[in-house]
Formats: sequence, C-alpha cells, structure tokens
Amino acid sequence: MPQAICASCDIQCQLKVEVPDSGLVGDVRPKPQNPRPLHADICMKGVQAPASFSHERRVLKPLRRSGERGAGQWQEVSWDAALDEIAERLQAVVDRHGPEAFAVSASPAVLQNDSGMTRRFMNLLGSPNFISGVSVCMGNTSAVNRMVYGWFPFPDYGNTDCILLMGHDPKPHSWTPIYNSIRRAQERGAKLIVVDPRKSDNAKRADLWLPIEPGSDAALLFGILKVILDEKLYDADFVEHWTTGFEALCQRVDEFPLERVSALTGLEPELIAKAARMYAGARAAVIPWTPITDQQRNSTSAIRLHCTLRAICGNLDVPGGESMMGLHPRILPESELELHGSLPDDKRALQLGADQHPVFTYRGMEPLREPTRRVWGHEWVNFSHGNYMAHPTAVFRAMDEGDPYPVRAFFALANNPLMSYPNMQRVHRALLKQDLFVAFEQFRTPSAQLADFILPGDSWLERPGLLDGYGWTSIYRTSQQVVQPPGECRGGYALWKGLAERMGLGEHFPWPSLEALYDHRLEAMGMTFAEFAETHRVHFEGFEQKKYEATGFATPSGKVELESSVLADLGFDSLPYFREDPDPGPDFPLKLFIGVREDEYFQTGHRHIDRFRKRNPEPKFWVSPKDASAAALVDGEWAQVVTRLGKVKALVEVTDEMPAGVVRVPHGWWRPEVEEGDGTLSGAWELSDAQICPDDGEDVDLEQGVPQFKGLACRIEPLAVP
Ligand SMILES: Nc1nc2c(c(=O)[nH]1)N[C@H]1C(S)=C(S)[C@@H](COP(=O)(O)OP(=O)(O)OC[C@H]3O[C@@H](n4cnc5c(=O)[nH]c(N)nc54)[C@H](O)[C@@H]3O)O[C@H]1N2
Ligand SMILES: Nc1nc2c(c(=O)[nH]1)N[C@H]1C(S)=C(S)[C@@H](COP(=O)(O)OP(=O)(O)OC[C@H]3O[C@@H](n4cnc5c(=O)[nH]c(N)nc54)[C@H](O)[C@@H]3O)O[C@H]1N2
Ligand code: SF4
Ligand SMILES: [Mo]
Repeated sequence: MPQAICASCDIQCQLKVEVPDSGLVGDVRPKPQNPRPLHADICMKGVQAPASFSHERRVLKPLRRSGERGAGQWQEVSWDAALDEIAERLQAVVDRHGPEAFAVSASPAVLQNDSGMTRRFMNLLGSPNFISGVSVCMGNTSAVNRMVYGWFPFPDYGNTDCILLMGHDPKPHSWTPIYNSIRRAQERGAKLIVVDPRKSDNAKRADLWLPIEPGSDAALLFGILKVILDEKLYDADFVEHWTTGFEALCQRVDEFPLERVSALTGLEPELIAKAARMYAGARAAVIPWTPITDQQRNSTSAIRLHCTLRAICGNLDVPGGESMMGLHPRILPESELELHGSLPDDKRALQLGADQHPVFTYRGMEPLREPTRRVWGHEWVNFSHGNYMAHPTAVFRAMDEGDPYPVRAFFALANNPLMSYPNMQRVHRALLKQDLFVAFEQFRTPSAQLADFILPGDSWLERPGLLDGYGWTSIYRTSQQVVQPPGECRGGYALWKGLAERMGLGEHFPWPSLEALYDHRLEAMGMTFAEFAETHRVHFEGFEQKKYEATGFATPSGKVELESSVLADLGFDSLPYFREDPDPGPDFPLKLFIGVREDEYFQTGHRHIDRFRKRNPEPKFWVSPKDASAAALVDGEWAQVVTRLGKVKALVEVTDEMPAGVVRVPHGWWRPEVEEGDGTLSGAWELSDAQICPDDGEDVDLEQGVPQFKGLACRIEPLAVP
C-alpha cells in the first residue's frame, strides 16, 4: 500500500493510502493501520483529501484570461501555449524593467516538493524578490533563531519534562501530530504551561494557564526571565561559557519588575513567578515554535526571548530540550539547489524592504553566511523557505506604486496572496497593476480570479515527495505518488523547467522529471528515489547533540548571542525590548486577535468541500457576554469588526471563553460558490480578515515588519442587514 505525506496542511503526516481497483484514490489512513493507534496522526482534512482533489471546482486545464482582468472569463489553453506566452511576457518585463521587476509569492504546499527550483529560477534570472506567507509564520521565527544561536532547534517532545505553549493550541484537527506529541508527553508526566487569552483546548489541560492580554507575550517573557535571573534558576555554567551579553541582558530584564509586567499583560505576579519556576525547574523543557509570537508588534523581541530562555536554562541540545539537527550529510539539501550564490551582489542589494525590515532578507542573513558554513557545512541554509525573503509590504508597494522601482510580473504559487498577507487593499491594487500575473493553483481562489493565467497544480497524492521538514530537521520522509494527476495538472518543477527552457536557462534544469531530480539529490546515498522510498519512510543520520562544543554556534561570535551583534550592526537595539501600543483613541476600545484555527479548513483553503461547509458554514467572531451587551450584539446575528484600516464581517458568537475586551476574528473566509471576479471576489471583500490589518508604520514589528494580528485595536458593531 503506498504511503504519502499529506500536504493538506503543513505538518506532514505520513499516511497510508488505499487505492481501490478503479485506480482512484479511495481512502487515506493513519500509519500504522492495525491496531489503530490511540493517537492517530491524521485529521479530517487528510481523510477528505481525495474528495477535495476530485471536486468539480478543481482547475484541470491551463486557463488564459479572455476578458478584462477579473471579469471571470477564461479560455482553456494547452500548457505549451500558456508557457510560450508567459515566457514571452515575462521576458518583456525583464527586458524593460530588469529581472527584479519579477516577484514570486509561494507557500510551503508547493515549495516542499520543488526541491528549491522556485528560488533557483529566480536566482538565475536575477530577481531577489521572493516572498511567502511564512513571513508571518515560521519564516520569521527561524531567521531570528539563527541570529541568536545559528540554527532553529526542534523540541524533543519524547523526552521533555515541561512544555511552555505561548498561545500555540494544537488540536485533534489542527496540527494533529503536535497535539498527539503533547498529549503523550503529559501522559508521561510532563508539565504543561499555556499562555493564552482564552481558555483554549490546551489551557483546559494545562498545569498552569496564564490568561494574557493579546499581543503582550514579549512583556510576559521578560517577567519570566526576571524571576529566573533573580532566583538564579539558570544554567550558570552554560551562560558563562557559551553566551555573550549576559550582563547587558540582566540590566534590560531589571526594567521589568513583575508589577510592571503584570500591568502590561494583565497577569498576576504570582502566576508569572510560578510559570518561571516550573519552566526553569524542569530537568529539560521546551518552548515549541509558535506562530502567535510571529504575528505581533514585538515579534522579534518575543522570539529572541524564547531563544534566551531556551539557552540560559540549559535546554539547547539536551535530551528533552531542543535539538539542533543540522543537515543530512548525504542528501543534497534544497538550499544548495536554490543557488543563492548565483544571484549577483548588485541584484541581492535590490531586495525590496531590506533597508527597513532586514531580518529575514539577504541583508539580515549575510553575517550568518560564514558562521553557517563553518558549523553546518553550507553557506545558504534556508529554513522553511522563509530566509533570504524580500519584505512583502515593500513588494506590494513596488507593484502598486512603482516605488522604489517597478515590479510588473508576479507569480502566486499555491498561495492566495490577497488573503494571506496584511492589507488586502494594497495587495489588490498591486495585483491589478501587473503586466503579467500567473496563479499556480488547484482552485480559482479570489487571488487567482485576478490572474492572466491559472496553471493547474497537482496534489500531494499525485506527485512523489522527498521532504526534510522544511529544512528544520535532518530527518527525511518520503511520499509515493499514488495516482496520476487528473486532467492536465502538473507540479512546480514542470512549470519552472518549462519556463527555463523557453528563457535560455534550460541547462540548469536538466532533470527530465521531479523524480529524476530526487535521484540526483540522493546520489550520495547510492539509491534512486524509488528505492529510497521503498526502503525508508523516514531516514536520518549525522545528528549529534552538543555539536557546538566542537564547532561553536553558527553566529559571528560563535556563542549564543543574548545581545545580538547582527541586530546591532543592522541598526537595531541589540537587546530584546517591549514597545507599548500607541493609544488607539475612543473609536477602538477593544483588542482583536486573528486566528484559532478551524478543524475543517486549512488557512484560506478547503471552503469548497461541502461536508466541511455543512459542519462549519459561516465565519464567527467570538465575544464575551460583557462586550456583546455593551455593543448591542446578538448571538447568531451578523456584525462587523472595524479597525483603522478596514472592516470585516462575521456572525457573532457570545462565549464565556472570551475575556472581556477581546474579540476573536477568524482567518481565511470566502465563498467559492458565489460570483467570481473583481466585484465581491467570491465574498472575500466581505469576509477576509486581511483587510483589517495594517502592514506598515506603527502597527508592525520594527526588525521584521511583522503585522499585528494579535492585539490590534478595533471595535465591533451589529449589522442590520447581512
Ligand atoms: N491575513 C492573514 N494572513 C495570514 C495568516 C492570517 O492568519 N491572516 N496566517 C499566516 C500563516 S500562519 C500562514 S502559514 C500563511 C499560509 O499562507 P498560504 O500557504 O499561502 O495559505 P493558504 O491560504 O493555505 O493558500 C494555499 C493555496 O494553495 C493552494 N494549494 C494547496 N495545495 C496545493 C498544491 O499542492 N499545489 C498547488 N499548485 N496549489 C495548492 C490552495 O488551493 C490554496 O489556495 O498565511 C499567513 N497569512
Ligand atoms: N485545522 C487547521 N489546523 C491548522 C491550520 C489551519 O488553518 N486549520 N493552520 C496551521 C498553521 S499554518 C499554523 S501557523 C498553526 C497555528 O495554530 P495555533 O498556533 O494553534 O494558532 P491559532 O489556532 O490561531 O491560535 C492559538 C491560540 O492563540 C491564542 N491567542 C490569540 N492571541 C494571542 C496572544 O496575543 N498571545 C497568546 N499567548 N495567545 C494568543 C488564541 O486564543 C488561540 O487559542 O495551525 C496549523 N494548524
Ligand atoms: S494534520 Fe491533517 S491536514 Fe495536516 S498533514 Fe495531518 S492529516 Fe494532513
Ligand atoms: Mo502558519
């Protein structure tokens, strides 16, 4: 029975797939099947994947726009005709404005199977302007982790004694394997600390719950550090030998007595102290990566403080702590295939946004090149495809205003950019102004509805996969192709190879197929991909803990930089800090957070699946009874949330689980079944959270320009007519 890795979300469950005689995919199941494990690593989206991929709305042939942009009129064309015209139009943009006028936004769904070919094509063409939704997810965390200790460590759930979840709330149908890992750890007796404004699923099961004010995580982390430093609960030996800037850090932390932290976070001092003692007192503890602190005005500081805690409490590279795995020694890594070294320096210097928010750009990562080569053997390690990125706002501004230079050709690969960045209004203007906009998609998303071409993408059941956990671990997993792609659906490699051949870059894409490319990557293993996949569902080697004792850390100083030389050289505060929110004024008395993942949907996807829509038909704001009554809201009726940028609509759900003063806004809603095109964009203009979040100025993080999805000021008001 074939085994495949599910890409219906981004956590990569390994599933067994049953193929009935008809040749169609019949069923997907957890592995192993029998006996059924107590905690099965599969969720309803994995189970429904075959239904999703055989849905009548799936795009099966290349579509070329035949009317005005966004008019919803399409003509079916062959791949050859589409690629001929795309190559010609892209070349015209490059000839007129330079290769930097070409930008690509891509998400992990497609990148995880293209072996670095997207960046390879861009680097060879000469464009540094790659962006991704991971800029508000793992991309930004990984870049900050590298600045502190040169790698992005992975939690050892199997052996840990304490888990500190900073808002992160894995559920049975949200990142199932992580949910299961946390449950297994608790069953072994590990302690669980949850920081979350509402009593989330994990908060209900926690040893300690800290009901924090949205957006104030960095302040809480200062409070936790204050207790740990005052009570000397840290690993003094590690601090002495392996860190820089400890004294300066202590002084900064002293600016955060618990009374101040309490005022900033709404948490009782004693609760903060308890959490600090529980974390630091554990034999080994983990702070799993969390997107919650990726989406705040103080993100960079919050992430640096996680790193600081891990390091000074002695949790790096110990059993039950967080492991720095490095790269697999015998499998060619994706970042090597991306050919970042081929992008000329003058083009790298043109990367948009690097002047203002440099952390994950080439400029920010430059000081780590040499140390990364020294410790990990490769200069250009790219975690989660989110390092060496341009800044999204700067790219959309260049597309919209031509400032500082024009961007006129844009590809969205497995990504719904209108809805997956802040400031949908800006992204919308930007997309409308392109000479060439290509969407590589499975469905006609609101973004794809504005494209010149929609190219039909294959799915994870229809292609082979060689996956390294987003470059995060040295563990490789294999995915076997289960069925042929329907219609004319193809993978990302075919797209780039086809364009490269038409644009004089064909020699750099010599492999006839994705599988042949995998064969190339596996040469040092002495196996073809087919043999490797038959032999190894999972493979890793070369991982040794505390490698740093021999090599130092992959930072400029070779140590854990509690005080960052990289950030100091970039002109930022070398220490973490906390910026309080500006006064929003009387119009915006509440704070919102965007999120709480819904079981049925992955991000903006899956809204076409009838079963899921029956189970969860409409987007919902969650509000406390107190706020509902103050705003005259009625449970089950429509309302709108308004911020200084825009407004979004959803049904009201009044719930005791929400603290007073806070509104939950759901992410990613649109209605594939309603009218397409540049009018309502299938409901996206009513329902998409992307239109309420500002993407610049006071509302974003300084070092990375991360938008404030948590803690943004807003008001909520009833809507008379839905
Ligand atoms: N406003 C706002 N923006 C956000 C967030 C938010 O909460 N609010 N969350 C952020 C986070 S945490 C993340 S991870 C990112 C996610 O950003 P994205 O990964 O861009 O998110 P999705 O909405 O899942 O869009 C994926 C698209 O790819 C298509 N697709 C799926 N699989 C394949 C495939 O195999 N091939 C092809 N060709 N297409 C495929 C789907 O149809 C879907 O339209 O968004 C971030 N952006
Ligand atoms: N079913 C399903 N599963 C998914 C996804 C999906 O779209 N659907 N998306 C996947 C992706 S890409 C990601 S990144 C993850 C995200 O998954 P999670 O990290 O679990 O994120 P959310 O579910 O959005 O929110 C988690 C918790 O954060 C709390 N919270 C809100 N604001 C704050 C704050 O300011 N501070 C703190 N400490 N807590 C806060 C919320 O109350 C909520 O309980 O989910 C993954 N899993
Ligand atoms: S959690 Fe669900 S959607 Fe995500 S990889 Fe696993 S089965 Fe697929
Ligand atoms: Mo994410």
